[in-house]
Amino acid sequence: MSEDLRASLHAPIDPDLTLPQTVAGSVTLIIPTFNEAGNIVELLRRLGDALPDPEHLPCAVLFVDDSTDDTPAVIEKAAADHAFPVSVLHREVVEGGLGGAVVEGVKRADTDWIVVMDADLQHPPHLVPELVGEGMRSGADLVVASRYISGGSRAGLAGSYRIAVSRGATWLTKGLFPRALRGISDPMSGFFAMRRSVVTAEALRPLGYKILLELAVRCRPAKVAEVPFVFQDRYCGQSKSTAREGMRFLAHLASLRSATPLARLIGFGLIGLSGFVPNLAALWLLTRAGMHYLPAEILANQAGILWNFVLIETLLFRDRRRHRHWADRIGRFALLANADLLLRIPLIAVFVAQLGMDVLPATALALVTTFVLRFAATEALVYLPRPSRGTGRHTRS
Ligand SMILES: Nc1nc2c(ncn2[C@@H]2O[C@H](COP(=O)(O)OP(=O)(O)O)[C@@H](O)[C@H]2O)c(=O)[nH]1
Ligand SMILES: [Mg+2]
Repeated sequence: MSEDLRASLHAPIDPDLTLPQTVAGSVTLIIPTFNEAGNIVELLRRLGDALPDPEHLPCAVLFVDDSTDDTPAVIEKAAADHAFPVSVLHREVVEGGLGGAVVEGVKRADTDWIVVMDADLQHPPHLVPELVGEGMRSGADLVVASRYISGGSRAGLAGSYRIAVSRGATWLTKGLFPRALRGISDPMSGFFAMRRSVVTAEALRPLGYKILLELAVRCRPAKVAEVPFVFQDRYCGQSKSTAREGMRFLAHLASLRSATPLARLIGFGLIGLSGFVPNLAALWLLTRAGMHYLPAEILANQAGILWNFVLIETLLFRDRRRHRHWADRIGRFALLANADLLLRIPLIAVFVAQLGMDVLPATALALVTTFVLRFAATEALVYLPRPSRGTGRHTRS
């Protein structure tokens, strides 16, 4: 690790940091930490036993720390006992949680390889040289430590609930990204080696949660290899995984998957379809309560609109919300969605009376037409950035 890099570790984080040149044949081990004081000494001891002679493979350890305990002080004290360089980047402003921490580490790595691993010894340190060695031998750009190939296991994943969540997340992710994740049996793994050269600046923003998934999807490494590993018990302390992080993961999956206009169109359609459920449920409730079906239709439509708005905001246009206030967005959204209702009825009449279509195909055609129009109008009128004053140029989100 260069002197410049060392100095930069204590400097404020520059969000537009340019990517460093890589140093051939060397490794930066990026270890995110959040209150892991009890694991540091043992982790560094085991790494010391595992890492090869620096002349063969120079390795440096970079902790990216968001702790509120004395983890950074413990790291600095323990660092002195080791032959390999150990640094800690403590973030005063925590952005993007675990994924954000890894991204900060990757931005600062100037070595040929990066290895990402957890601090709690669930990822066996002795595998670090094996991951990099496998990459060098096979020419792979990415080597994943996998629990799901022969020789690997999830022994340390506490409880059937955690195992089910992990398995479900793996299936969902593989199903959503079959091509990008070909050859990766364990996309949820937080333990992997990657050539620094395949990580593009674009791949590192916006910050992700499951960083391996993000890197695989955005960087599309040409060749991928896997090494089996047995997921160990946590050595000390408690897991920081929470249901909130699980929700963040789902939202992140959606934003990765909806990066193209076609994917957004499909997402928009699926959410629109799901809106029939609250719409019909509200219609049923209101008419049962004695309301005439016409005003009930209009009110029930608002329930569907609210449902669609919340899902579209959180899953589809999550990154594009800040151009307008939420009240402005929901107002425009509701206007378009209700306009859709007004447009659909005369459109059906035209299809039937002028073109001689039957009511059913006419209705289907009107639904598709207003759906496409509504998608285009929603994107243009609610979520497209406003032109910046004076220059007439658009600012990107
Ligand atoms: N820097 C940083 N590290 C984190 C954060 N959350 C978790 N970690 C670290 O990420 C690794 C994995 O977290 P862990 O709680 O063990 O997750 P689990 O293995 O899924 O239960 C550990 O080294 C944690 O200290 C965070 O918000 N910031
Ligand atoms: Mg863990």
